[in-house]
Amino acid sequence: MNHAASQLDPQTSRRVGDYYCVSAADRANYHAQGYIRLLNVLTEEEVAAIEQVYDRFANGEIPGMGRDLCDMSGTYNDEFKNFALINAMLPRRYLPSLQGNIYEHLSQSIARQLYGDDMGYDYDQFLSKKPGKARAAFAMHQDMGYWPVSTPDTRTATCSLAITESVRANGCIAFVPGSQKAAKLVPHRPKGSGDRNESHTLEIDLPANTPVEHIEVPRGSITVHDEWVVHGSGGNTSDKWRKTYVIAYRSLATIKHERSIGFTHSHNDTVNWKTALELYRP
Ligand SMILES: O=C(O)CCC(=O)C(=O)O
Repeated sequence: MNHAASQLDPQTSRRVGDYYCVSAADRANYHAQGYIRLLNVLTEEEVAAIEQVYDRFANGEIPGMGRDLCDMSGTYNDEFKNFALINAMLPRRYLPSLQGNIYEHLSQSIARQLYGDDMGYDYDQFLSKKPGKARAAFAMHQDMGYWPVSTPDTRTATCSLAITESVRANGCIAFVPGSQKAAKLVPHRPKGSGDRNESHTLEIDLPANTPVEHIEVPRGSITVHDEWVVHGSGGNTSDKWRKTYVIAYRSLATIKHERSIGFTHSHNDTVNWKTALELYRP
């Protein structure tokens, strides 16, 4: 940690070099709501440089990804040209030159201020919604619904960098504020046929009248959310892409445990651990 920067404790969140100081108010908001929005974290030049690499994944140019390149709104059988919500899992594994980029530094500093210095990189992900694809929605879920339930320390800060602006029309992220407070899984089920070999996507039933906040951000801004907050995103009815770069941080002990049971967040992993689905299977 940049010691000088950590002493600043700003009134307003702001960037100092490759460190992003999260204000006390934003930290309190994060823990109250389960998410926060941090504006203009990366410069236009920094985002443009990342986008050049990002687009190689969004264009399907990176070979050998197997199920780590899939459509989160479709099935594993879909052809790449028909994808609506292109999900590239673990891009820094497939293109190591991504490692150490400015977003990795800034997002790690944010995660550590929210949860402590034992937070480390767990996984990354590129999510791209094609223009004019109403079906490019990410079904409502809790992230814990996707992960092994045998991790005693679940602390997670998932940072999402807006590579394009993210607004309602292109399917920005949406949260149920405060839904993380119970720290409890709600029932999840596989989307579609119910066979997770066909689709990785899970969904939940959201009771009618549940308050949902759509979080719009300009390019270069970040949202951060925790592992229990209920969230998802709508389809893209605009004429522009929505591109998002996700990096999630968990405690080093939790990451070690995940890896020891063979869980790497790759869709190519053989799933042999207990998940939310087993908890709720009749
Ligand atoms: O940004 C989105 O569309 C949803 C992403 C999401 O659910 C996540 O990163 O956990």
